[in-house]
Amino acid sequence: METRKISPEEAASRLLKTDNILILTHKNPDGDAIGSGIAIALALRQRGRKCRVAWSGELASYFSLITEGYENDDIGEPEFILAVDLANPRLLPDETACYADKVDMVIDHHATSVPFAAETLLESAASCCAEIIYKVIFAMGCEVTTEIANCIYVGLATDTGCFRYSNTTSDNHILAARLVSMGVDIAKFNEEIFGQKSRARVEIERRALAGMEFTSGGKICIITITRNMLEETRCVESDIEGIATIPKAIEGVEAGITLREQENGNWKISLRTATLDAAEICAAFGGGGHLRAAGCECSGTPFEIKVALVAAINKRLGI
Ligand SMILES: [Mn+2]
Repeated sequence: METRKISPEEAASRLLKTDNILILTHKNPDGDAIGSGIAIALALRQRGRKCRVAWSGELASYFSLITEGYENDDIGEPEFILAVDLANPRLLPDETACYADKVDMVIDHHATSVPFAAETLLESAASCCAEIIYKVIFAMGCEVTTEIANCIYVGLATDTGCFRYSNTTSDNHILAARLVSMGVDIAKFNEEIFGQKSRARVEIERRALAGMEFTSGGKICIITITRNMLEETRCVESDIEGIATIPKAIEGVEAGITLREQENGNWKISLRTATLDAAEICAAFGGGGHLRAAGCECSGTPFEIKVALVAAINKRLGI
């Protein structure tokens, strides 16, 4: 579809011409999605606009850092629909999927973004949507309160893995410094976001580690998560976020594989690599992704799937 590319300044003046704004995020929303949504809502509210941020599903407990005390306005029928951190309308949760073809503006940072809104503010060099939202809030002339700074920080810190991922820029550190001066308690935020795990998470990790397998002289490490394990530990989606990083974090491991049993009996595969092209390996199994982090979905027994994946990886490792 045709979309008009806009700048943060154009987004700001457009947003200020609207009211009763519905703000959409992707399903299983992460810190960047919720942080971006609430930040822009709080800023628009300073200008007397009514906003509702729509999200669904159970959020990890650290989200209370920004959701506590936040209440949506009663906007009735939305007059304007803004999507944040949303690369594709197919990623909307069921509750808001009906708005997929009615989005007026999208603000996003995914390189894989498809055009679906009337206007698009896309900065694919940005490590998080929240840093683009910060520019829009600045352009709207709003005061960046501690509450807004907290939301921006959650987006920035989660999408950069607490400033550890390769997408982290010097601009990110400069923005973080500004946010600290605006009152963000980074020690508290970092501890709650990155230093704490839910009990359910620890229980699923205990089981996953107990079943951990190594092959290819320790270069491949595999963990398996069954439906049964999820039920036993009462894990919700947010409890298993990032679990695929565990096998790859072990010294000497070139490829970390995580198998997750799906409701339909298939297995979702997450591959993390040190030097190999993960996207290319997963593409051979009908999936795809990034250079060092990719995925695919396979049918068959876990044994058959592991044999096929290990053979494909061994070939590329020259084993
Ligand atoms: Mn994001």
